[in-house]
Amino acid sequence: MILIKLGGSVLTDKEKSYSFKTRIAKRLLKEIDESSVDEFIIIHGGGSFGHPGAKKYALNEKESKNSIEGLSKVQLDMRRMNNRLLELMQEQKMWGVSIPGGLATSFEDGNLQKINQDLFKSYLSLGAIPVGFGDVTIDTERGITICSGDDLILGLSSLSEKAVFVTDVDGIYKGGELVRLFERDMLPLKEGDFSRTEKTVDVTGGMNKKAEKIFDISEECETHIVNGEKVGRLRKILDDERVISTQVK
Ligand code: IP8
Repeated sequence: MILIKLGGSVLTDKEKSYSFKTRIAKRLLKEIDESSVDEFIIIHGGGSFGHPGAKKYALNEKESKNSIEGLSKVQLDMRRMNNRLLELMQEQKMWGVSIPGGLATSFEDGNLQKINQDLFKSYLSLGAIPVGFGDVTIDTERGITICSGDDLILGLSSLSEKAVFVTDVDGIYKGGELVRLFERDMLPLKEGDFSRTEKTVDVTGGMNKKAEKIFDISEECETHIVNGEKVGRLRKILDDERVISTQVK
């Protein structure tokens, strides 16, 4: 099984609220469909649907305001985004089923405690394509927290041969250079190592926290970061072809 994370930066314009990039999303789905991979799970992030609301209501903060208004609104925003993707999948006869991240996981103090892997496995064995997504959810310590798409990938990584993070940059940059093989001792990343879009509103901890999580994932399965805005790269990485990207090890 392969895990494909369609990042919020590639599915939406992070600087414009609720801006779904339909054309890119359609092409990425086509590349997945045309690849030789036959068992996969799609996970998507929040982009300009989930992050602005999560920030506004401080849903990812330790001392979160436990805003029920925020909980309700951001849940709806994420389900709207998920519906957009599922509609495009149906147009291409890719039979996706929606798995809200918050309903498949439990969290304590902002950290993933458990994930219901069986739910994903059951849909896979039916032949459906599980489509999980970042969400706002219950936290036993904080009341409310954010479940990121990366948490879902981490929780499912032990079931997977490969995880592919699809983003809007070629991979990880250090000092302006693309890193082809990214190793843990290269952390921390600095300001100049980030792309412009990665720096825009992202409540789930910025690049270093994200990178740590990706290293944990890479201990379970082969892990790559690839640019989804460049035609054909996702398809190639799924088919184990050489392509401009970063492998995390
Ligand atoms: O973009 C965040 O998921 P991510 C989900 O994968 C929300 O970090 C609700 C902001």
